[in-house]
Amino acid sequence: MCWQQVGVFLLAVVTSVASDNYRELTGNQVWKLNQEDEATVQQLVVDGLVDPLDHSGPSTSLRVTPETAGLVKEVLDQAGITYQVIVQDLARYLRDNDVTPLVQVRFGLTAQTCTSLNCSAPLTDNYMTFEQMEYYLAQLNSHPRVSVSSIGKSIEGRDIWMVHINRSGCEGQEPIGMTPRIAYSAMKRRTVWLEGGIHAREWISPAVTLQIIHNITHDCSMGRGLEVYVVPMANPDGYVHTWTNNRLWRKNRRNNPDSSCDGVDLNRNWDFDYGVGASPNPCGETYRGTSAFSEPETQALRDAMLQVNSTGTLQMVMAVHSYGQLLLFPYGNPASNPAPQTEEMKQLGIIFANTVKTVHGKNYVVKSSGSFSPASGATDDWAKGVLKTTYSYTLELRDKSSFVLDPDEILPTGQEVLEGLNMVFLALAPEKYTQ
Ligand code: 0X9
Ligand code: ZN
Repeated sequence: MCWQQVGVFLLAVVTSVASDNYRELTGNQVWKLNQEDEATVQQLVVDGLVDPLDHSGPSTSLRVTPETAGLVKEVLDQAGITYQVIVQDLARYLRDNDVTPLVQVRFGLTAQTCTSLNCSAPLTDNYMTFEQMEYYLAQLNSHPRVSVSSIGKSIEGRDIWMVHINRSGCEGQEPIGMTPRIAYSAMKRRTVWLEGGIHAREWISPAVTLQIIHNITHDCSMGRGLEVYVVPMANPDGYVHTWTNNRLWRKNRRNNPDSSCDGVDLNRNWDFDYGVGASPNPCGETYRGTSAFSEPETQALRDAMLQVNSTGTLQMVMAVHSYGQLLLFPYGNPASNPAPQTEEMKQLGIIFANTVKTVHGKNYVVKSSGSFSPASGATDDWAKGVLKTTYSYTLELRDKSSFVLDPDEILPTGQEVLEGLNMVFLALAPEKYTQ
């Protein structure tokens, strides 16, 4: 769905049973600014007044709530920016244009139905509930190359699951005609870290991250001597909230004291350039929390990453998000740039993007996050600045216009990312192969 095309969008699709997860968006509007003004929009974001909806450059589409509409209007008037209201009620709009098939059963899905749908593999034709993801991960744990463990609990007490896919078990199954020069056991231990689902509404992120897990586990030609660690759902409470109350929820579910607004943006809560470009306002979509690592989710991720890094060099960290089709490298704070090994990150990023394009023709743009979203305290900033990981990225998946991505795009998005990662893994592999 494209905000720009709202005026011509035909009403309708399948809404026989109205879902409930749009109700907190009742009265929210989308305003389209008649001109770009990056500074004013950035200030509105930091003040916690709007949610910018364009992700490929300065945003001219803003989500505005009934509570903030008056103030936003004042700021825009003062800056001389005119606008049109292109969506009067976002809840109604999303309901009318619901792209999720099986809407009738969405809230009936349980671990039990997952069994009958044979959920021993991640779904590729629909988004999975958190319960289904847990069911799949529990099954996966019996695979000889995999260990699934909880690295901590979310603020509402859900597990944050980490999947470790071990390189051992693949010896002798290298690509045809290729053998590693030395045995895996003698190779220097090199690790890769993938994070999914830190932003609740970016459903394609865990969907693709689970596909990556499944593929690496079942295909020895992927991974090639690397130890791969993946957290497919870093923000389970927020994700559940997007299924029950608010499809566009981004943050965790922290009950902020002395505020009527909930949630901390976990991608502004890491301790590198903490606070830069992030909102100090609990009502803001990018609220940074009371201090760096104030949240149990970021604490769990940090501790697990430190642990993994201490057992073998963490070669690459990739945080998977949506949307915009971008591969971003640190730092998010323009004042800290350039980050060490910027050129290397750019080069490997281009290899990734070129490979992705060969699969379904999609363009992913490789650029510095400071030039895209000047904000720090994100996973990629900490991985680069504190962990000193050579390759640190934020991957923004399909598409270029909305978090509400048609489930038909789950499979092709996964396919293109897998190909891209395959090339990246080959470049990072500890030992090359002999023919
Ligand atoms: O703003 C974010 O957290 C990411 N974009 S999103 O639309 N998924 O919210 C981009 C993060 C890029 N990295 C840094 N700014 N450090
Ligand atoms: Zn995100």
